[in-house]
Amino acid sequence: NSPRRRLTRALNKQQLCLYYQPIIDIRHGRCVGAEALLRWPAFNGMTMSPAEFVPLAEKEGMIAHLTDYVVDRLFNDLGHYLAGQRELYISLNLSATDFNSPRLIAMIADKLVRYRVLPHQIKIEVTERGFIDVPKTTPVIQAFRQAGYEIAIDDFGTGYSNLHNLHSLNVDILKIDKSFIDPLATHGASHLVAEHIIGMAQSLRLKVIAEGVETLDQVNWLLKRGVQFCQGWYFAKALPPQAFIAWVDKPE
Ligand code: G
Ligand code: G
Ligand code: MN
Ligand code: NA
Repeated sequence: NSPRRRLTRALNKQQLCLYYQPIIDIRHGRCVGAEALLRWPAFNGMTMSPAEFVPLAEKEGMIAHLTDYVVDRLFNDLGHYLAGQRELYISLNLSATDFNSPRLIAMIADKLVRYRVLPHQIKIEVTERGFIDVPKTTPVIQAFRQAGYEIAIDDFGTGYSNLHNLHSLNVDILKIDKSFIDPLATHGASHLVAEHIIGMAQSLRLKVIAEGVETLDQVNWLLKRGVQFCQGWYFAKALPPQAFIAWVDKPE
């Protein structure tokens, strides 16, 4: 009963779920999309975090299987809803090995046709945690962009990437890691890193999403520096599909 076999069984029994965390346009005060986050409701009410089982899947060579599952699940959950909500997008987390082949691009394109969802309604997050093999990854990233899916660098500021990588990867969106958002609107110089990242993103003409936003003071700080998009518990936690739909559709 190894972890590998437990994960395989959970995938086959379709026990893993996706939760959706709203992404807000703070200038206009509306929800523009959501990040899909895997959840494994495991044993006795406990939920196993993807921070644990995604690395396991990576180590065991199961990422392709897991990612296919996520794409299937996303369209089962929200495909029809997205077809009626052209201004709403879903952002998917991919692992480094997902960028080794263009296979996924065709799989997503197939779903889009089947559900009448538009390419701009899908975005792809590449984590900066761990190493991005830029020469190997760039062609597939560009193929995703050609297909109309914008690319976001996730957890920006925590990994090994540098300005040169950011430029060569030619991405569309930069997600500022929560650790740089936490100290905002407090005293001291700890806001300087966030200020720097925002300035850099603006000069590269990237969209910016602040992650882990928990207070109104942070929202106001970000608004003042020209950041348009936020994600965090101040607005909403990640929600199961029906709760996410209800949250988006709720009257003001
Ligand atoms: O919010 P949460 O604790 O669920 O996220 C933990 C980590 O798991 C995040 O770094 C997130 O990017 C990653 N993650 C969540 N869902 C997926 C997924 O579907 N695929 C991959 N590869 N990583 C995911
Ligand atoms: O690596 P990635 O950035 O994809 O992971 C996002 C993680 O951050 C998820 O685990 C998600 O549940 C968590 N998260 C999202 N918003 C907040 C927040 O406002 N506060 C805290 N503490 N965690 C958050
Ligand atoms: Mn992410
Ligand atoms: Na993220």
